[in-house]
Amino acid sequence: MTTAQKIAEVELEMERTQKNKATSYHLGQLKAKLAKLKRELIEGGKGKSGPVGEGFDVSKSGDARVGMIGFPSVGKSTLLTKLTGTESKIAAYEFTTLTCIPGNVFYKGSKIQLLDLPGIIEGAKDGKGRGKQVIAVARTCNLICIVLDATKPMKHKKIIEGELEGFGIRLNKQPPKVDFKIKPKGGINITHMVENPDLDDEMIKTILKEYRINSVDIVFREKINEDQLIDIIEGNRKYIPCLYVMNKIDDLTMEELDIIDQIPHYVPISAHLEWNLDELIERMWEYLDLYRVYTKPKGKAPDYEKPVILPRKKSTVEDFCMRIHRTMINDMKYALVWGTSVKHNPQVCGKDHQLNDEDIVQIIKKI
Ligand SMILES: Nc1nc2c(ncn2[C@@H]2O[C@H](COP(=O)(O)OP(=O)(O)OP(=O)(O)O)[C@@H](O)[C@H]2O)c(=O)[nH]1
Ligand SMILES: [Mg+2]
Repeated sequence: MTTAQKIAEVELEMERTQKNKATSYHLGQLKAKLAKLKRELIEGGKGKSGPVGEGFDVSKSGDARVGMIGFPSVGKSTLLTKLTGTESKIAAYEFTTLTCIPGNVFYKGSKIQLLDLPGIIEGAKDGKGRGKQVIAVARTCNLICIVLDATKPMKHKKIIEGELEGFGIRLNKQPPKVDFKIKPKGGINITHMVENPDLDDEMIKTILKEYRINSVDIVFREKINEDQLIDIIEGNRKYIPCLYVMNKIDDLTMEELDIIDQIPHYVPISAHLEWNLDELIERMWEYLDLYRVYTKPKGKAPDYEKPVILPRKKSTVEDFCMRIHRTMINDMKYALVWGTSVKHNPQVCGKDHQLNDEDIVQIIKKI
């Protein structure tokens, strides 16, 4: 039996199983089984830690990468052309774009790589067509823009979300606050720091058994469900922010606009008529969560033209130094910092000091 057939079999069994207290553990076990099979399929039967599918051969450049994902003819290439000036063929027929085309957006001193990707199709996560490659690229992005044709049924949104989910991408979610440490021996130790009504110990043990994990320390610091536990065990999930870009609003009535207005994380645009593209770029910037840190050479004014761009989660003085030059941190005696991250202006800071957006930094070298 092929992996795809095994998946179909498990999915069928899950559909047939009625949900109730008695069957819930069996369903939990099936979910774990399914997650394992899907990993096998995506990795092409290679071992546990192999690469998650091959993407297109486009090298990363700039401060962040944004990928546009969507069905054919929703207007991804039109949007890339308008936002970056890079020509990507636009046509009324489907599957115009057959490869990954990069362009650059320059904003607030940063350079953001925007990727136009082929229109993905259903079944991508099951290894069909170019969709698998498209989603493999999506995993490398700092932000995903799901581009939708606002005149088409909203079920397209669900289908794309399902494909991305199936490939281990979690949209607009944070990794669960759970410590998970597999050990060579010592049995299963479960600690609940909070109440966990959706995940009792029996369910946890059932899932661990499916993964043949006999010795592990788990500390739950927040309430999670069995799907999230499987995510933790699988370990290769990507947590990526996502914007829903509703294109072609020039073809909508006011009433229709009111309806799509209720979708969370959404930006309405018309790529063709260049409506609301400024807001789209502003929202991309917001969702990318980037800081601008200005360098200040000794005795000179800060360089506001070329900030060092750092992701908020990696924005210490050390991260700042690494962005400028690999060896800089070794030569640093201390840093002088001006801005909202310090109490005094300037303040003497070490390498672990956490910087804020628009801080100014001067590196003082050892002599
Ligand atoms: N009405 C309207 N039409 C648009 C808009 N943006 C794009 N289009 C049209 O939609 C069609 C498809 O546009 P593309 O940019 O080629 O779409 P795509 O998503 O790149 O399509 P594939 O490469 O096939 O996946 C073209 O005929 C565009 O002129 C828009 O804002 N409003
Ligand atoms: Mg295209």
